[in-house]
Amino acid sequence: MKVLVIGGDGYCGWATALHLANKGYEVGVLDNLIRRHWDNELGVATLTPIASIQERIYKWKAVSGQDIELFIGDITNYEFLLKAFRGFEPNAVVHFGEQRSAPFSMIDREHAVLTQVNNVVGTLNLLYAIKEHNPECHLVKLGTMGEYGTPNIDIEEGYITIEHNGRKDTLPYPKQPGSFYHLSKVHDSHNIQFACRAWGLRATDLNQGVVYGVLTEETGTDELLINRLDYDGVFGTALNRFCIQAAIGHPLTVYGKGGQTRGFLDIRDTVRCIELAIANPAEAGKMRVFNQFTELFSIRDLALMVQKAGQTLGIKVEVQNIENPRVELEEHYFNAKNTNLLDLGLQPHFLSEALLDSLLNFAIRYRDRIDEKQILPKVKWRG
Ligand code: NAD
Ligand code: USQ
Repeated sequence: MKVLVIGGDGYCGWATALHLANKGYEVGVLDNLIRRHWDNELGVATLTPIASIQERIYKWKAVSGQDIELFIGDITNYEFLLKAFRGFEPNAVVHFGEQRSAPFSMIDREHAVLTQVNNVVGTLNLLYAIKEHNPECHLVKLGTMGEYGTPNIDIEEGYITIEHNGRKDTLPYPKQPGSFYHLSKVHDSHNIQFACRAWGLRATDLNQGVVYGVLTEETGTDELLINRLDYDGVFGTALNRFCIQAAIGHPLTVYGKGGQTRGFLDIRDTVRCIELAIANPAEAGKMRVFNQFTELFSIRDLALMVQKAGQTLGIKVEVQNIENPRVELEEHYFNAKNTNLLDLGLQPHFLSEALLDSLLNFAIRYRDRIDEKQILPKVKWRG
């Protein structure tokens, strides 16, 4: 079975491409390398020294004997996308290829427009490419838990059954995203759902929580296969950032009160969730939705866990509540379902001291590469 991994040079995409290859899938990687360019523009860099995509693929072949086909180009360019589709003939497409940072999308008008055009047009092109080329192809699309926002009721997996004035229906769950980036995912979900209804396509929308960790079975086999690990105020995400901050004695940056609660998962579960989604395709005409996270944590609790893990390694870690640059609730109800992937057989790697130790040690190994100036958040939601 052939799987095209769009965004296969990124954090989740690279780990997934290798995992699928290791599981016997024939893998193609498509990426326009724009993320490396955005890092350069912002003057930020991954903690880890990542090799070029060509070197990575070459090394994987040396380690595993497997070929990964590479397509360098932009999915907002329809001609390029169709050519890649015709060249590779995928049975499933995993779509990670978007601008994924909320702060990046809130820098200014230009970055908001760039984010939404890149994400919405890219996904729309992909829907057309699937329809034109092979309507049987299963689209596995990365969405986000942030599509739902933080409602004061339980969060279902994509749809909610509502009774209203004596009538009943199952409808898309209400969305209240918290940035122009998160909004782009809502727009994508609507477009995908419509394409499934109108053209009979099959799609899985994976509303993923915040991913943490860096090593997977495959990316850990050689230094040239190492994955990216972002820690800066734009692309770095909560737990990864905290471990890297701890490694250089920087106070952990809890925004506001820290009662913000989110879904989290280990990158080793990200790759497994994608594998499960591909192995169990969605029905034709349906956009099914899985909430892809394994545990819920408040930001405050995560910071305290990193502080404790630091203590056992002999590192003194300070937790600091800094002014929240975002507009979001800092104390709220949050209870989301996540049973669909568990029902398909996901066996989660829950957050453990061992993982925090290994992430902290990993950060310590590369701490000379950390630019302290990039840690504090500079982008403010209110401008
Ligand atoms: P990333 O920035 O590391 O990787 C994204 C990749 O997509 C990059 O290599 C980039 O060059 C490529 N790309 C972007 N636009 C493209 C285009 N128009 N054409 C071709 N390639 C393009 O991001 P990531 O952390 O790996 O996230 C991957 C996906 O998972 C995103 O859709 C993101 O929204 C989603 N997600 C990520 C997280 C997380 O914590 N990292 C959590 C939930 C959901
Ligand atoms: N936060 C802090 N301190 C930090 C960084 C973040 O308190 O140093 C807080 C934020 O204010 C927010 C929460 O932690 O309340 C999560 O922020 P984040 O930067 O870790 O994650 P987010 O901006 O939501 O985006 C990330 C990925 C995105 C993905 C999303 C999943 O970048 O691609 O869609 O996680 S979710 O959060 O479930 O929507």
